[in-house]
Amino acid sequence: MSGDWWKSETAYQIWPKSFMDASGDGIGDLKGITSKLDYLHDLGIGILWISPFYPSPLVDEGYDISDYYSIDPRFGTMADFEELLAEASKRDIHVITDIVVNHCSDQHEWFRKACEDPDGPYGRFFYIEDWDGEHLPCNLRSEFGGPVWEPLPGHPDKVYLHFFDKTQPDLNWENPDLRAEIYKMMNWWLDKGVSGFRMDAIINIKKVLPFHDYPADRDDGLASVSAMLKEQTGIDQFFREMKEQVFDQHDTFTVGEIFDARPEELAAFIGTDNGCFSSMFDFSGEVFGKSELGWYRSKAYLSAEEYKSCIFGAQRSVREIGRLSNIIENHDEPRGVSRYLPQDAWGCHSDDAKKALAGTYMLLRGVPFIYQGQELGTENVDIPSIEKVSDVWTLDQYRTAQEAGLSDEEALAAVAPFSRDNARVPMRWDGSENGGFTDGTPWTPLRSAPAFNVADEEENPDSVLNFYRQLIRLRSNEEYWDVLSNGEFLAYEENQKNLISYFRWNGVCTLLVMANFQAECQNVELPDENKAYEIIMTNGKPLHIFGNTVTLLGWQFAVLQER
Ligand code: TEU
Repeated sequence: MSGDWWKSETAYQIWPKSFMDASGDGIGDLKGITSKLDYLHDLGIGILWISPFYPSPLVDEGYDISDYYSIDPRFGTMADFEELLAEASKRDIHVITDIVVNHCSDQHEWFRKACEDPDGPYGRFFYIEDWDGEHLPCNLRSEFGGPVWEPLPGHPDKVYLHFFDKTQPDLNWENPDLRAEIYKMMNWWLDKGVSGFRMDAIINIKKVLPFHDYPADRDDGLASVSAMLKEQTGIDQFFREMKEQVFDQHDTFTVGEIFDARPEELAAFIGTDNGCFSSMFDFSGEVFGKSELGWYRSKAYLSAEEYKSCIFGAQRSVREIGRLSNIIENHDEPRGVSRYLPQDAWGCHSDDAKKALAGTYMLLRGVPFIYQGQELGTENVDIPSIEKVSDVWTLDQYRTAQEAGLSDEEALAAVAPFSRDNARVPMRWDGSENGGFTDGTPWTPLRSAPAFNVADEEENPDSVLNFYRQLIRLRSNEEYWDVLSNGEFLAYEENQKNLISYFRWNGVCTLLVMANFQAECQNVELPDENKAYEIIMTNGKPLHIFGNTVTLLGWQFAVLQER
């Protein structure tokens, strides 16, 4: 059972620690989110994804869950969450929560019991292997550095598996008892009134067994988890079961955090008829230019041509199959305007350029997600020293860069464009020192430029924020919602440099989207000289059309309707 309600919605991601603090303790909370639902409603948001707020030691900022059924006191109470759900529902906002079930926290009672009795029922909830003190069961590298194996507390002759931090033991999905527990928990949240889930690291739940070594990809003798994922088969069986046990019982919207998917797997993942999830994120831009050696050898930003090849390729890869959730940033990624606008181009930080990027990705086929602060045009922050960084991933990548011979300064400069801190600083609601985020002392300095704040941008009709509002209104406009949510995607003039242009078409309406990803003007020939092209929207300046030629000004964005 999965209705169509979500197809024309725009989603918004909240990373609760930094969104809005109602209690005054400097940490964002659920009441803070509730207080901003009118803002989200005015923006036009229909789906709200809230990153984890469950009890957690916060080693990985909540993606290390110690109890799947409650709320971390730092974020509030279950009553606060129920109020949030009720208030969101009054505003037609569907709340989806983050399901983190590749692993839990080492503070979860399942893991504690597993440590007490590795051969007992909870031992079988994890991957626990015998260890001779020398040879690990395989040479995979955890995402946050070092081997994926760690000695089991209290059992020097055993190790347990963790794909992420060592405080995040992986759950053993081969065990039907574990799977039943997870489905029970997911159904519990759906019964409470959430409308679906964002499925964290879900591609990782299937391991290739028995564990074995892979060719090392760095001097540490270890191999990326991706090496295992390339060999992985059989995850579709878990997904089918999850669909039957959970999603078929409710009308949900779900989005998978899925990297490394193979084309032949897409139908099982997001197929319109029988796929497990409603959609999965398009990470093509996120992974582009990433080096196995680490962030220090990866591309910090994309050229317009590279960005175009990513999003067009992704659109085509799911064309006959299903839908993507389109993003330019999230809580793990740098700010989209700092990654997908060619940073060596003049004017790449202008509002025009930011709006061109927004329009380009928001009108693709699929469900657009906006990450908190993105709608203000917020850029990456300045990271003055590594001491100011708390993110486990950034710290590991910094060490990796140093080990490769970079000086401290070079290592910091190399990891800063990728650091998760860029997106995790508190939201600016106004121009005051603490941005209206808290009455207390913010848990981390705001660091983003004060100019990107809600109050000022609400006042300014030409702000990036108001342009996002226009885009969302266009997506829900009576005349265009069908073509924009269900219509085909077709690339236009794909080989024209620094032009990103495409059709959306549903047999009744044809829209032509075009964006000039450079500071200089460029001409674009319209597709059919016998047709009239009506300008539906631009990112500000009037559009010049002479005969069959459109002259796009630098960073100009436009949507035309073929008549
Ligand atoms: O991220 C998962 C993640 O980072 C991996 O999927 C990785 O990028 C991929 O395997 C590359 O091949 C999620 C959360 O978004 C993140 O915040 C958490 O730290 C992580 O899971 C662990 O829960």
